[in-house]
Amino acid sequence: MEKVITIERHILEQQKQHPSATGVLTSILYDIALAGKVIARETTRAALADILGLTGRFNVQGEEVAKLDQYANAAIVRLNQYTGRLAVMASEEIAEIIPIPDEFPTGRYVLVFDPLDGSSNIDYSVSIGTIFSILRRKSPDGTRGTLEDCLQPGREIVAAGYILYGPSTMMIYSAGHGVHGFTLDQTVGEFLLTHPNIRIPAKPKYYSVNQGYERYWAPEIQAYTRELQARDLSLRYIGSLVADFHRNLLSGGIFYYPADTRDPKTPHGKLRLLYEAAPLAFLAEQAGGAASDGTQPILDIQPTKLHQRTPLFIGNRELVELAEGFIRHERP
Ligand code: P6P
Repeated sequence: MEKVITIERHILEQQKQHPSATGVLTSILYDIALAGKVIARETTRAALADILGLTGRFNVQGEEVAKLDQYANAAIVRLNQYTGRLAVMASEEIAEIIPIPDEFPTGRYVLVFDPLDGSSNIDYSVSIGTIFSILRRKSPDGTRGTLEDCLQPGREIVAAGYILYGPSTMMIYSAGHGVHGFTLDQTVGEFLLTHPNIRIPAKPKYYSVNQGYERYWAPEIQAYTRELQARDLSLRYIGSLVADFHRNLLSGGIFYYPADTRDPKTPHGKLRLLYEAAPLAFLAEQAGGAASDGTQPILDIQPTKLHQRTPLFIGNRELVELAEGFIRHERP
């Protein structure tokens, strides 16, 4: 029988490679895996639990908050705030940083997350996902965490990943030593290792962009898209970042959400740096790929605001670099 490796065992084995590791990071990844199981249970029965639909509230992004968004956010906060492992959290759903309540001790790590990305797809049973990023605090141990603890460039990421709620529930993570995928076995309630050491295939299959906005793109992006088509890439775009990223991670391809002139409120594109682009960029680089805002690696960007947005080109390195070339007006 194949060795059955749970996510707990895998993280512990990874941790053994680092004598200095205290096991706290391992425990944080356990906590996130548990939150994923709790959220997965709700996403699979959303319609039945009458949890479907919207709350009538709007989040800091001005987007209507679906009940499942709220549920996922609360699950992650509640399962992490009391452990003494975190100094502070930040969520796509919450305007300001999420301090650790005074009755709980603070720890040395920071958790930044999008509790349920792609949530507009909830009602149509399209795959959605949780995206997370773990950093070390910069502020003094024993004090309440700060905004600056959250505003760190992606190069400072210690671990990152996502949970994909689709036909199967998967957790993909990296702690800086490769990208590893686990599939939730509902019968035992465990994430089991199914995709060790994921590498982006050298030959890309897909390009993923919302071509409905083409008329709002800069001419260089339109030309870049023509070049991708000339290379016989198929278009696959689900409109759910985690699902689009996951497919390209396993099949090879490029996802891009460029700056466009469509919405004056988002001149830099729709996606957020801290808890969407940066964690996925960390994974992409760990899997042999790349991620850029069109001019620089995503992981090099120093955030200045919690919810700042960025253009994103992510996937096969050669296609990311090709995009950067088109943006510099260099043609292949
Ligand atoms: P558009 C979902 O709302 C999301 O933030 C990402 O998951 C997804 O990639 C993107 O927006 C889709 O945006 O403008 O193409 O519908």
